Amino acid sequence: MSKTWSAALVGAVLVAATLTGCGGGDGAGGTDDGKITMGFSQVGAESGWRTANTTSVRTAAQEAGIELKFSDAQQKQENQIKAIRTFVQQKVDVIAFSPVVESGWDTVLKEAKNAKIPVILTDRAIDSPDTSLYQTFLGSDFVLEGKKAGEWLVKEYEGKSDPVNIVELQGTTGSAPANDRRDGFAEVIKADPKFKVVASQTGEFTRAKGKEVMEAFLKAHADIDVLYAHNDDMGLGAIEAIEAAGKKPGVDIKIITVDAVRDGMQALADGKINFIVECSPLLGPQLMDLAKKVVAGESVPKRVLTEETVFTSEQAKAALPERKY
Ligand code: GZL
Repeated sequence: MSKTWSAALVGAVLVAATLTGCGGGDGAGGTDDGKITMGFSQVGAESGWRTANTTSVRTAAQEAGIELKFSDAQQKQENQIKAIRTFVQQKVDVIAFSPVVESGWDTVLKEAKNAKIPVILTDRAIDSPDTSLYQTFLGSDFVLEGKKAGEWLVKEYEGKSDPVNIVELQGTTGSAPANDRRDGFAEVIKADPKFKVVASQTGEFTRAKGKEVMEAFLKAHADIDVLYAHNDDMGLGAIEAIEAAGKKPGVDIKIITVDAVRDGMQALADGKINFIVECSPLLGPQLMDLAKKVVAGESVPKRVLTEETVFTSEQAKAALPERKY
């Protein structure tokens, strides 16, 4: 885009923003000192990842001088919808939220749009075809995370022909990470018929449910070779079930998880988990930068990806001392 054209465009966007009060409602942002006010609806406190994500958001808001109105939805969509409605009534400058599930957001996001309050999706995405309902989506590529998990498994069993029986602990039913991590993994392993997912069920991203479902898997299947858990917490719960059944996690049953939170990385270093795909919860600073730009009426990319990697046991041992979460 030429320099002249882009400057004109930015100018136009800024003017439009001022005229239409894109800073939410009367543009007062819910506080009279001109500070940006953000309404943030968090999924809940279901996992170590979520706790780290909440800490990142709260700390970054403080450091950015952004007034944060924080709501914990306890993993219930109706609570997030209520929180977003409250933020609209409070005339916040910007709304950010991590949608607990992909569907069912159009009505409430249209209310925010009509109130001229910009919305930022953080961590998880929605499946609405109307992308005008939000300014940007900041978060991981969950399909790629599932593919990375599958690629490690393919390499681990290269040259072997015996059947590989896999059980899968899925994340919250209907959530973007659960759907996409399932699809990315399935996409990679379908290339080799020796890989068979013999059971797949939600463990709701929690340790307790992960343990409970793994207990059921172990009762129903005597020959499980691999567990693919969509997050560390369910994997850690499953380890308890595997050990209680007299089997060695990481040896009798190989385990792949996603997140790379401290407890997961410790289990990886101890050889109880074999491979972890990182999903960074440290979205706070990027979120606050995006919020400032959006409230100022600046254009932002529709999609902002987070940087993340993968860890083997040796890499976990090296990374643990510096781990922030
Ligand atoms: C992923 C995030 C998921 C984590 C889980 O970005 O939405 O939710 O992988 C968390 O640990 O509960």
